[in-house]
Amino acid sequence: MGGRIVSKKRNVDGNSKNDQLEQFRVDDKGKALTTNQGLKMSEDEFSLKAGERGPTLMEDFHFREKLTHFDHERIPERVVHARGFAAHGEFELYESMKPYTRAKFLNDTTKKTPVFVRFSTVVGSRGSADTVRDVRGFATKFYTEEGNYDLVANNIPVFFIQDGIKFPDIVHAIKPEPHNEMPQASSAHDTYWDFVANNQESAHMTMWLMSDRAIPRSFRMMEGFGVHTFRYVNEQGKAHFVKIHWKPKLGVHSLVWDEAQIISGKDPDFHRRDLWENIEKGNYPEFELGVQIIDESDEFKFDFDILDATKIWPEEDVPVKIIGKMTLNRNVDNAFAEIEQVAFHPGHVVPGIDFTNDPLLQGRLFSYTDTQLIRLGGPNFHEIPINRPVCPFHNNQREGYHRQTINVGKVSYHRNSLAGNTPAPVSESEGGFAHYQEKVEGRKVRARSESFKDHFSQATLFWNSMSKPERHHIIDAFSFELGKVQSESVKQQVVDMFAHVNLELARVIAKNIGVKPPKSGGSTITKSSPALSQENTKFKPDTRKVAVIITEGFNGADVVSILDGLKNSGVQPEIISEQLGKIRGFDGVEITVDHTFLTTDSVLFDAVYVVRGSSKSRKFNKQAGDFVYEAFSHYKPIGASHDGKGWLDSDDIGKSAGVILEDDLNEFVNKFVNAISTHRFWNRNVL
Ligand code: HDD
Repeated sequence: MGGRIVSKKRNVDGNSKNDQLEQFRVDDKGKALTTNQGLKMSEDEFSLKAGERGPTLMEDFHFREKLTHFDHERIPERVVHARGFAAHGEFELYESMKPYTRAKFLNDTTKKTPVFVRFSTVVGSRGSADTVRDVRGFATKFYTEEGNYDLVANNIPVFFIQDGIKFPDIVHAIKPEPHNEMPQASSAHDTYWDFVANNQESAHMTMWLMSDRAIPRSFRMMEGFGVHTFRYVNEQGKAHFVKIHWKPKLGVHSLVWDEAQIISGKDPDFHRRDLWENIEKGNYPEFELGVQIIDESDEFKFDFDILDATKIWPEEDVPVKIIGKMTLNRNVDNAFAEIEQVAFHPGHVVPGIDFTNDPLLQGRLFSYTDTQLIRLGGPNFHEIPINRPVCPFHNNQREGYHRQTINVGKVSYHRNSLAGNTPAPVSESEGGFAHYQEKVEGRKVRARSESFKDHFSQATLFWNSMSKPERHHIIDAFSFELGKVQSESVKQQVVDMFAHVNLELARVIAKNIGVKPPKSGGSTITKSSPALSQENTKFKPDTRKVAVIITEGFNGADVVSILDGLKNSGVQPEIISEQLGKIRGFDGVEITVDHTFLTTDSVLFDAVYVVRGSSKSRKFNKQAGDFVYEAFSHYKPIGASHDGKGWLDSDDIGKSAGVILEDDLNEFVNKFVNAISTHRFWNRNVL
């Protein structure tokens, strides 16, 4: 393979997946231009013509190859989760899970397992925006020594439906409406809400979708949930039910809806940029792996069916045991080759991990291979570099589109004598996968278990667990989405349905959207689960972005000391001024400007530090004032120097919670960093 080897950091480094990928990397820089057949070309800008002003000739093989390849560059986007971004990393185990599973990567605490993680939105097409209201996909491929294990998870722990056969229905309902292909990447339209009202199993998931979980601040600040109940099986063949969680070290944090919508225009790549930039800077995202474990004998001890994917196991009832950590530490080399071509499948398991009869999971086990066949163009997608396991693979599967392996020898069947009856299955003790021998019996029926029919209790549990601001956000989200629905009947049906979750919630929404307030409904569920509220997550200043608004003539010594103080606390300040280049303080200190008001926006930052300076420009003062007010109205921390206070005088901003004025320099950094760690100040007087 000619001309491979790119930047040093990507070379062979002992990470077995990275080492494997190295043989496929090609660096075209500094090389002669050739056709795909390796023929060097002397000209690449002019097609071959009959005369300088004449028609292009059929004979021009270079033109034909270049254009044909271009014409075929696109592959079908994923039918769901089309827009996504990914990174490489590694998983390390804190504690052996041997008592529960024989999976080797969960047994040996000395080994690191390479991983590739793709985050995504569900509904929007590949070119849609990152910060839409939607579920986020969180799919992890573990390249283990026993084969690839895929944990194809979401950032919401429950699902819209209970049976895989309804997946095309929910997806058709939530995707843009077919007659006019609107709206893009949004559930705020008639067909989604018509689906909800007429498929009430979606109540619990819809509560999550209307909550702040659906507008994450960053992929680095989301939980991941395997959703289904899986099985861990140990060496003795004993099984336990498990639910799997990813917990972000930075805590779970969100945007506010107005901000999310503006970001969709100002920077549609907001989440992928955040992931990319932080990995480039060495701020490696970390997620801890947690498991909830239920003994098989306890299967029926809950007031819900543990096979129902619309139910959580409240963490207060079944604690999450933290067993390891994943660190994402390397960006991709090529988005198409890696992110677009990666193929996940919940059925990619290793010995010690098995399925349950959750009918949603059973449906998924069919769908994922099927979709790769059309998306990646044939049955050999496992040979694409990003999809190859790092362990050897041997079987009698042959041929098909794009086959790359050259299987030698004449035997491709089992059983045989000509190749000593190999490749041969091996026993469980030699690492062979054997399905868990669950006893099943029953009649063939198209039916749903009675135990799956309570659709509202956990939706109420979720509502009960929310803080006051979180409840406000949920009410606003319902009112926004239903406010976009055209059908009065659908609006009324939805409000009547959510009266079974919480009567007050439904009444407020009814008022906001102009339909009849429901008279009956309500719930007897009083239980709450504090773990569900984002108010009980971790709050840290790490990697939060602060906009520093500043012009010529500032106090250089003070500003440098404050910026150093912020950086030492893990905060990332960026400088915004009238123009790019350098600006000078009155004491001669120079600072490089990162952005102007043209190239950035208030919504792209977590906090603002207003330094000001001596500029008298009305335009600058107006732009800076708007910038600060926007941050204020999105409840963000604001810090201000003596000069900067001028922008805070109006609207009593200066007296509000989370606005820190620079009285004492040392105190200021501490107080401002504390405010940044708080993230948002909900008790502000914002119109
Ligand atoms: Fe799915 C993609 C997660 C239910 C059928 N799904 C896909 C991806 C994620 C999930 C993260 C993107 C993978 C990537 O980045 O390439 N899906 C889930 C979760 C579910 C779920 C957590 C419920 C617990 N999915 C689900 C059902 C079906 C599918 C019930 C069908 C019966 N999902 C697909 C698919 C996709 C997919 C059509 C589209 C692209 C792909 O598989 O590779 O097969």
